[in-house]
Amino acid sequence: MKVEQPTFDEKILKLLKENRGVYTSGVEIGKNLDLSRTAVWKHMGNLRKAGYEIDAIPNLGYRLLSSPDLMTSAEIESGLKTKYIGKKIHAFSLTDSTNTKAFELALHGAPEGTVIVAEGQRKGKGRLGRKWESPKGVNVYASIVLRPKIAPSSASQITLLAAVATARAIEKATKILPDIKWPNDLLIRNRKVAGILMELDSEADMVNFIVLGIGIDINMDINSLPPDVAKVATSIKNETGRTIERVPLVQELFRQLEKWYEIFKADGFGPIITEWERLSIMAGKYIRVSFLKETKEGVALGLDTDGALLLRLPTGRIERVVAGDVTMVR
Ligand code: BT5
Repeated sequence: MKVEQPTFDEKILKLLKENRGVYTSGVEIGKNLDLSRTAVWKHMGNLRKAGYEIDAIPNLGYRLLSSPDLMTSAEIESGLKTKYIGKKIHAFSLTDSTNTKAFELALHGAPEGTVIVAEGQRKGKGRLGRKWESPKGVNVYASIVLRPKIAPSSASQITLLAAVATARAIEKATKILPDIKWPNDLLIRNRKVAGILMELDSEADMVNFIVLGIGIDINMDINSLPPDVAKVATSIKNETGRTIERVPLVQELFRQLEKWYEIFKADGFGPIITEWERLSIMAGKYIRVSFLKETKEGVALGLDTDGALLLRLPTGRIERVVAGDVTMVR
C-alpha cells in the first residue's frame, strides 16, 4: 500500500519548528533539503497560504511565529507527549474513513500506536453500517492501531477504555467533562459529542489488531447537520460558544489513550471499570437496550468484570448485555 511521503512544505515546517524562536537561513534550509533558495522561498509562500505566520529577515532567514489549527502530522507531533501513540501519524485532508485507512495499514503491518487523522471524511462510519457526519476542518477524526494480546471476546473492553480516555481528554482540553453512555457514546446534556468505533482483525482465540476510531465534535455548527442528527448531536463550540483548538485536544487524547492502555496492560480491566463507572451516567437509571430486533428494558447496574452491561429486568433477574444501543427511559 502506498503511504504518502512528507512534502517539502512539511519538511521545511518541521525544520522551522525545531528552530522555534530563532532564525534559520534560507541557505541552511536549502542545504538541508537539497533545494535552491528560490525553492525554499516558494515553499514559505505555500506555508503562509496555509495559515502559518512566518517572519523573514534578509541575511538572517526565516522564523515561525504562529501555526494554524491544522490536523497535520507536523502540528500534532510537535509537543506530543507520548511514547508510541501518534509516533507515526498519517494525516489526510479528506479521506473515506480513517478507520478504513488504519485497517489497511494494520493489515500491512503498521506498528502499535500508528494513527490516521483527517480533516474530513467522505464515508465516516458509525456502528452497524450507520453514518458518522464528518464535516471538514472543524472536528477530530482519528483512528489508532493497537495490538493488544487479548482474546477477541475481550476486545469490547478497549471501547470502554477509549471512552474513559476520550472523556478525560475532553475535560483536560475544554474543562467540560462529558458523560459516558454504554457502550460507545460521550454525551453533554444528553447529546452526543463523541463516538467510538472499534474494529478488529483476529484469529479464533487471539486478536491480531484493533482499530480504534474516535470522532469528537469540536467546532462543528449543529445547524449544518441533517435534521435527524442535529437533534441528537452537539459540539464543544455549541456548548460553550467558544472555538476550541483541535491540535492540543488530539494530543491530549493520544496521551490519555496511552495512559489508560498502559494501565490496562499492566493491571487488567479492573481500573478501567472503576474509572468508567465514575464517569458514566447510567447506574441506577431505567434504560432500554435494543440490539438488532430485540429490545430489553430494566435498571442499569454497572459493568460486569468483562465490560458487559448488567441490567436488572422488571422480573428481578439480572442479565448481561454484550452489545446494543441504549436509550435512557427515566
Ligand atoms: C458511533 O457509532 O458513535 C461511532 C462513531 C465513530 C466515528 C469515528 S471518526 C474516526 C473514525 N473513522 C470512522 O469512519 N469512524 C470513526 P454509532 O453509535 O453507531 O452512532 C452513529 C449515530 O450517531 C448516527 O446514526 C447518528 O444518529 C449520530 N451521529 C452521526 N454523526 C454524528 C456526529 N458527527 N456527532 C454526533 N452524532 C452523530
